[in-house]
Amino acid sequence: MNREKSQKLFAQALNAIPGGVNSPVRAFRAVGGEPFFAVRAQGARIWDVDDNEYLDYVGTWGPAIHGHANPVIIEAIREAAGRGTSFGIPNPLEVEMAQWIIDAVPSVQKVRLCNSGTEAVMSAIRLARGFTQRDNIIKFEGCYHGHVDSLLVKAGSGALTFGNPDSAGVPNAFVQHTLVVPYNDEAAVRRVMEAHRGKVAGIIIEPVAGNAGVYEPRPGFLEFLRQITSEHDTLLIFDEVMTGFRLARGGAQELYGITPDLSCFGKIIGGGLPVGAFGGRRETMDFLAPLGPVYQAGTLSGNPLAMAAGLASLKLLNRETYKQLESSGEALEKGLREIATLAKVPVTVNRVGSMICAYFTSGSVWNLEDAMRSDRVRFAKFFHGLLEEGIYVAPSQFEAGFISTAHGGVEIDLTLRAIEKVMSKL
Ligand code: KE4
Repeated sequence: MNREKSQKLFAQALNAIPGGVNSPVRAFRAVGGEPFFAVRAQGARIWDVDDNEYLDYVGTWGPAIHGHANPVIIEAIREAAGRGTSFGIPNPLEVEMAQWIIDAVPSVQKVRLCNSGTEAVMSAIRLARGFTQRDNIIKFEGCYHGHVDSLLVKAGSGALTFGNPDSAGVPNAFVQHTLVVPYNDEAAVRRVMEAHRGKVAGIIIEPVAGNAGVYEPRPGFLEFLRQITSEHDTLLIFDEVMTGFRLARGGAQELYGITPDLSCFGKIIGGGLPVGAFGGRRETMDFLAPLGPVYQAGTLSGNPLAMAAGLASLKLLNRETYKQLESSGEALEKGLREIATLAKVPVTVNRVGSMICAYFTSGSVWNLEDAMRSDRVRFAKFFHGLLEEGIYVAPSQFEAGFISTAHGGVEIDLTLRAIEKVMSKL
């Protein structure tokens, strides 16, 4: 494919923007090569500045559950924009959005809106600490919760020791209350909770891990977390920025039947515009300013434009949506497995609903250690092979693929034919 214009733009971007991108994963550094520059998108398709067309399985990292430029969402944005984009004073749409989330997610009795998933998680962590008057937070290896200082942390030397910064610019002091344990490891959680009894404010987890590919909780793991956090008066925090409204109308907590104490949302609830949210029981949420002592704020939080886009997106979700996403996901997963088997390429396909990942490894993947065994060189060849066939999947082995309601039978068949062609040459 000719990508001359993208190459010229990337050269300019490199002079003006660090790495030429406004978010690192977009730079294709995990797969090599240079990113294309998108100029328009419609449904399951995206076009670059050289007019190359791609079937898009990144879906702007999750928000595009209805595909791109859904006419209902676009019209809602157009209509709201004509009345002003932000007022900095309450507006009816933010009340409607809050109520919509509360109605969809039973564990949420009150919700605060903000402008990104990172902000939602950062605020939920602060709230958990303020509410419990405890400092320590437990997170899981391989889970990404946005670029929150205290969560940019890798496991300490031992599971019982506090984490070490996983980014420059994060002082040790900022992660000295963060403990990192392996996903799906009940014994490690039990050890850490015992060693820090009475000091753990919250355990935060992606109920389906979507930032190291896709892996899910082993049967009983979430129930275990619910029980041990209740026993210790520690808050169970579900980071549903990616899974919320995607895996079910009530998110992963509906799918797995678990009631967390706090939930974080983003992506889909913004309809493609910047939005985040976090919510929980009244007595916890009322610890937030202006009612309570935990400060949290945002100039554009709840702005009518993002609310209009998010509400339009949420209102398009119904039982049919999830049946369709499941059936498309199933078809893609089945086809992918069959093709890899015939091509004798070791691939483990993990899928939960419309979140999917093809790990280039033969073993099962239940945590980061398993995921890291994947053959990244082979994945990179797979990625670029598909890109040349007009299929854009996440530019990293350690990301989730997203299916939208715009990925119908035609799109899935086209994708599987491209995968067959590429897989045979790996
Ligand atoms: P944002 O601040 O990027 O809106 O949300 C952070 C975040 C929080 N929690 C979860 C579970 C998330 O997946 C994310 C962001 N997801 C990544 C995708 N791997 C966004 C893509 C990017 O960083 O460019």
